[in-house]
Amino acid sequence: MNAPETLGPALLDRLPASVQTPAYDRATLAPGMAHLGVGAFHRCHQAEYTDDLLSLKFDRWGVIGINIRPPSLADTLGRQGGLYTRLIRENSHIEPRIIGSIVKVVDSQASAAPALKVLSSPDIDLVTMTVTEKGYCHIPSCGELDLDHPDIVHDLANPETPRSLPGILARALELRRAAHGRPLTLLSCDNIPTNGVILENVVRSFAERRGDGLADWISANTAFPSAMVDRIAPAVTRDDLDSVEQWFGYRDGAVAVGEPFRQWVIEQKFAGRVPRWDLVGASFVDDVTPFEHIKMRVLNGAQTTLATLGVLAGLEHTSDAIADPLLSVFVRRMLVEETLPTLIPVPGMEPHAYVEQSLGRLKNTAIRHRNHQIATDGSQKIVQRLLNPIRDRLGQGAGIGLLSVPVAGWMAYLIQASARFGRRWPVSDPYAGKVAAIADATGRDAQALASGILAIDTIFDPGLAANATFRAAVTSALDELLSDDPMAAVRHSLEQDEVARLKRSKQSAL
Ligand code: CS2
Repeated sequence: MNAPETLGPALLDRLPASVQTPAYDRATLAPGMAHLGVGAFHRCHQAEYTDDLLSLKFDRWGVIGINIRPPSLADTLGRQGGLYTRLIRENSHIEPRIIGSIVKVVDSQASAAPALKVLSSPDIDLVTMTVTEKGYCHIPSCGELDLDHPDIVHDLANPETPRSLPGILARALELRRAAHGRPLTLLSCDNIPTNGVILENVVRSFAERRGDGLADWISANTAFPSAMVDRIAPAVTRDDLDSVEQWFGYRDGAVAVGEPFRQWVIEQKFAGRVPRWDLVGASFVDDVTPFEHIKMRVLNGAQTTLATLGVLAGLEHTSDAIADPLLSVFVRRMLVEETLPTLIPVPGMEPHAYVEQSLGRLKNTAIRHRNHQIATDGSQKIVQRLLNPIRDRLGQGAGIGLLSVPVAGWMAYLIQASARFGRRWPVSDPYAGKVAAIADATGRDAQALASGILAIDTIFDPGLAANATFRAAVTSALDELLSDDPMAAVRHSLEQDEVARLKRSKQSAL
């Protein structure tokens, strides 16, 4: 038997009819934008929207995909001429489509030079990025550039050979100013609140330190719109690659798998030409804040809750965690009772329906989203997903007994990865070392552990960390989460919530 062929432009005409192919002439597609961070999410989201747009209204909007961190792209997407299979999966439903919008890939992990060459080119009008929360080198609790970050220290000393996202973008803008002065839109597609504001902060703060009027030039010639992005697209596994071969008969080293749902809300604030993604399902709005809040607090809040509590309960994927009767009751009650009252009204979206839709999405068993993947970099996620709604609740004088449990869940997840707790699982989080050091120094005492971790002021702002209600709720949940029966924390928080509810209804009946 012949080895199956690998996907590439030459194979496009010979694919099974069930595999949808680009409806435009890729050979004539010229690049007009670059994307930093060509992972599963980009391939399932922005690149697909662009592919839709190219089919509807062909224009100079090919994407140059750049990675400034591993993995390398040359051997997968590069070898395939930028083509890949995007599988939409929902339980037994499978929808294969070849996405053609990425015209070229550039590996810039070893040096920023290849990335800078693309980003400073006059042909590039827009740069989108998905570099994960920690890629911005900001302080999660306040959004400012972290001047102690080793990559920022390096880049300020070596601005022509940067490593960090802020350093690379500032250098690219400096090169653009010197070479042609064309404006640029920098569109963050990462899951951080006010992502455009944070991106602008870190790039401007970096440029201010560079001097020479660069920060002013940036203010006049660039735009940093905020955006809310949504589609669940877990890390791709060998199984996913093998499935494409088995089902459709060709090899593809760059498969991306996502759920049917997708959403993209972009702040209408651009410098120069931008793709009309609004013609293919994205929304251009004046203010993304309400959309960002509902998405991060409801969908992402549920994911982080199910992920950390799921690991503690011994469950592998989101779909396993939400199939657990206790966790499923808990997460719905937390969202409906505590999270929803913190939301700003969202144009065109009904919050209760959104909760149900989100929980429905998490039940999709074909999406193999590992709890450990979602728990990765939790320190960069809990502020927007859990701590901001908690702060709003405290401001309203309302209860936080349920939202505090996943905060303690995040702590317990990192604590149990420490040597003192037997390194129960490997973790990846910029704060893992700090939390492990606290655990190693403290031992099993939940109060001391919680105090130590709440004192990390780059995650917990001091006002919140000092709040007695919050401290008590987190400490008691943490104590139980670290016991032999971690789910007792979940059961007890529900019971206490029930008691409080009865009390309230009695009071209102009087
Ligand atoms: C997930 C997100 O890993 C994670 O942090 O919560 O990647 C999530 O799947 C997306 O934000 C969905 O749009």
